[in-house]
This record gives sequence, structure tokens and C-alpha cells, in this order.
Amino acid sequence: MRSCTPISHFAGTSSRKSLGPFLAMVLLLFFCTWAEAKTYRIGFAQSDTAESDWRKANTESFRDAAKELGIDLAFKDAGGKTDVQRRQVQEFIDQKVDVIVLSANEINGWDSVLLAAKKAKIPVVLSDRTIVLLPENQSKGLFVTWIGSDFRYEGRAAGAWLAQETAGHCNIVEIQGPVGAAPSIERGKGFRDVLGLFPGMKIIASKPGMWRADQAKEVMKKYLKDEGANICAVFAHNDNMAFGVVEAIEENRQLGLRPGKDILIVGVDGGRHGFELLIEKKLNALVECNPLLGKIVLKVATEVLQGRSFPPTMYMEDKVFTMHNAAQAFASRKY
Ligand code: GYE
Repeated sequence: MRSCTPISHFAGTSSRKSLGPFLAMVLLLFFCTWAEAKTYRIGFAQSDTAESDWRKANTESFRDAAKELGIDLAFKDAGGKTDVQRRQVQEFIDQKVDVIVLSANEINGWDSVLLAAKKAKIPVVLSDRTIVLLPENQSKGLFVTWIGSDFRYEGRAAGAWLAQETAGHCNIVEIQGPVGAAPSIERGKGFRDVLGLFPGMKIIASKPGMWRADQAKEVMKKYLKDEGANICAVFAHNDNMAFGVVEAIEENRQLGLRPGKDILIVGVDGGRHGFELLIEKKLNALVECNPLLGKIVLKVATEVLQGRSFPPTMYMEDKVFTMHNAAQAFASRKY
């Protein structure tokens, strides 16, 4: 917040002449108090808080940061429905919020509502989820910046860890996120970037688990029945789906396979429960994806309103944690 120091050096000049400086000081003080008092109203269009532990932590980080920064946060949750989310963004435009923050449920179909935001002179900041605009709209500045994790890097990091752990020979089951969501698309591509270098590594089955443990568990139960001990590893696109995979393996007494030992499991997110399962050696590796975006995104949003410009993309830093280094890092985990 800019600092306002009263202009004291006006004291001691002649009376008529003294009115001018006095008025200037009063005006300046008025302007400063007005500026400091301005509370920004920011519309946050969240994709689906109920979809995962990650999303819950993400939503909380926005609520906490809004309180801390004195921001009036208008929050809407699309419940995983992209058409609902587009309508909610339009509602923010109609309500003339100062900025819109969008965590897009799916990558496509944002052109018309973002063109409407542009026409209404409401800046848009993308949080976490990337989008793909039509070629004719890509240079129209329909969003100020995107802040989040490099999903393709996360897929590559998971592939690289598995290639090293298996010396490049492994039959893999992939449990994806929803088809149209940026992290699923990019993590899948990144993982295949690495597999392309190792002919001995094959994806023998792949299906969406919708970010949820219960759905991933059902998918994994079927693959255990079809493939059984032929499965060397599972790549789960997020923590919650990795939890479902562990349960499915543990509950299949007939096969008697052990998660983390007979079947390797690598996931993405790296939340607290994920760390607990790394420490219990039921998960092998987690590529971190930090959900605590609230403060940085809301700070950037307010600075955009104060005329500051930002690079088009800003990446969070993510690391890889394994069953060998999780215990040391556990205490410092913030989510
Ligand atoms: O990996 C998953 C969440 O967009 C990075 O969405 C996020 C993903 C995260 O539901 O758990």
C-alpha cells in the first residue's frame, strides 16, 4: 500500500498565500485517506472445491488472503460444471467487480465471456488452470497473467522418477484427471515425453478418475482384475486418486499385492495425507503442486488495478518427494 506523508514543509508562509498550500494539503490528505480506504471487490470463479484436498486448500488460501489483505472477495464455485462457471464469470461482469480471478474447470470455451470482461474494462487474472483461446483472440490481452504450476514439468518429473526406479522397464496404469482439464492434458503429455525415451515403459491402461479417490478406486479395481500382477506401477494425476489406488490394491486379498512395494505408485499434489502414505511406504513418490495461490494471486490482482504490469505467466516452484525424504519434510508442510 503506497505511503502518504502529509506535506509539512508548507508551514510558515503569508496568510493569503498560506491558504493555497493548506488547501493542497487538505486535498492530498483527503485523496490519501480515500485511496487507502478503497476496498477492492474481486470476483473469484473457482472450478470445484469438492473435487480434491488440493482444491479445498486452494479455496481456503483465497479466503484467508482476502481477509488479510482487506479484499472484498466475491466467491463462486462451479461444482465442476464449465457452463455454470462461464455464467458465473458473466455475473461478475454484470456486478462490475474490480477484477475477475478465474480457475478454469476446462481449457476451452472462454473467448466470448473474456471478450465481454475486456469490453467492460474488468481485468482477468488466471489462477492455477491454463486456458486455450481461439487463434484470433490470443493477442487481444483477454487476461493479464496466469499464475500456477507447470503441469507438463510435473508429468515429466513423475515419468523421470519412474524411469529411474524401474531402469526404464515398466507396465503402467494411468489414472487421469478429467479429460478437458489443463492439468490432466499437460501431466499426461509430460509423462509421455519421458516414456517416449524408454521403449520398455508402456501405458497398458489409462482412464479418468475425476480427481476423486472413490472413482479412482473403481477404475483400479477393474484394472487389477484385468491385469493383476502384470501391473508394475500406477501414475495417478493427483493425490486423492492415488489414495483410491492404494485402497483398491489393499482390498484385493486374492492378488495379495502391496501398494508401494509390488505395485509402485507415483502421484501429483503432495498434500499432508499424501506425505503420510509416503512415510507409511504405501506411496513411492509425489510431485508437489502448491495449492496456496490465494495471497500471490490477490496481491497481483490489486496491483493490476494500481497500474502495475506482469509477465503473461508466473510459475510456482514445485519439488519431488519420495518415501525416502518425506519424513524430514513432513513437519514443514503447510497443506
Ligand atoms: O492437481 C487436483 C485438483 O488444478 C493443479 O486440480 C490443480 C489440480 C490438482 O483438483 O488435485
